[in-house]
Amino acid sequence: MEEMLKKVISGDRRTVARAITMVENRDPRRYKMLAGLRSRVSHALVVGITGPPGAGKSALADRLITEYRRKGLTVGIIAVDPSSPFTGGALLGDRIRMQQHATDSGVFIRSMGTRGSLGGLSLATGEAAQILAASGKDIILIETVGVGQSEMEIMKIADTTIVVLTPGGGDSIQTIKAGIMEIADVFALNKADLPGARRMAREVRIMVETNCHGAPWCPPVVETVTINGQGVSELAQAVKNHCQYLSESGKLEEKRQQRVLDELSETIISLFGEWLGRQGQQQGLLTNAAHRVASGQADPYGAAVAMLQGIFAGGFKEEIYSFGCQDVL
Ligand SMILES: Nc1nc2c(ncn2[C@@H]2O[C@H](COP(=O)(O)OP(=O)(O)OP(=O)(O)O)[C@@H](O)[C@H]2O)c(=O)[nH]1
Ligand SMILES: [Mg+2]
Repeated sequence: MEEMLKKVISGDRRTVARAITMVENRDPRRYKMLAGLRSRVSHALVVGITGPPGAGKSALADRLITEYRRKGLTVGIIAVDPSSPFTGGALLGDRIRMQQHATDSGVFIRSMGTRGSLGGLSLATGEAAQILAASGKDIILIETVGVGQSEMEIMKIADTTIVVLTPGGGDSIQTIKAGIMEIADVFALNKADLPGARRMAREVRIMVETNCHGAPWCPPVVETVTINGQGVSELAQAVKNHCQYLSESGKLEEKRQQRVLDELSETIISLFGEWLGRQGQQQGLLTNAAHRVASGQADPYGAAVAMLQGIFAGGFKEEIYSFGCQDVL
């Protein structure tokens, strides 16, 4: 483990990849690893990129990588596919699009699926971001398709969230998903080369301004074209401005505190879930309770409470220790 930590911190690509696989598979050894990396993670900026399928998130991420590299910054990118069980390397489309960066040692590209993740995606993705930060990456980009709850999850992990919109083929602003205003720190109106983009940009700006009501941060709307890179440096500048706003207002600290809280409660739930799974396998605890419920001797709520009482009375700690977390807990 010592060796592994050293290699992650030195930015060794294969070890970083292995470390991310470890969090993706929810390997219990990750607790110790993440604890060892913890003091190394604070400097990186985590930027979420979300939006509807096909909006151009990957293409924009690719352009942003180029922009940041030009500034001498190193970049880690995690492409999250909330619907895919496939993992362990770049998705085909992303691989093609970002190929020009594949040989750049200042860039690390990785896809993640949802396999084995208990608390949705946010915990595993947040941990992967920590690993990339510990490996020395300055900017961590997290791309996720804006479906279901994934935007809410990305908002939890990211310091700055870019919401990518596109000219909506006539019905424009009506197609914007509810709740997007609360998520976006910066809007990228991508495919600004397409008809209707101007009008859409105007409408989004009006919507943003109506929602702002003198709020200390009003999300800028940046028009981008990934085909020629138009607007990409403005987008990077908007991210930088937001980061500055976060630091100066104390919001960055607040956000990171909240993240520690989320992380802590999610870790407790996740540890407990793993432990319960083992109990179920080893002692038939769950099966017994299920039998009692099925035969009418107990109701699910009563059985669950009895189980919890039994668990905490019987020493939860020893069981945790037995799968190798004694150095962390
Ligand atoms: N006209 C135009 N097409 C674009 C632009 N940016 C991206 N596209 C095209 O839009 C399509 C989708 O781009 P991606 O970058 O894969 O979009 P994505 O949001 O990552 O897609 P998913 O990850 O599948 O949700 C591709 O065919 C791109 O070539 C743009 O600025 N203008
Ligand atoms: Mg993509």
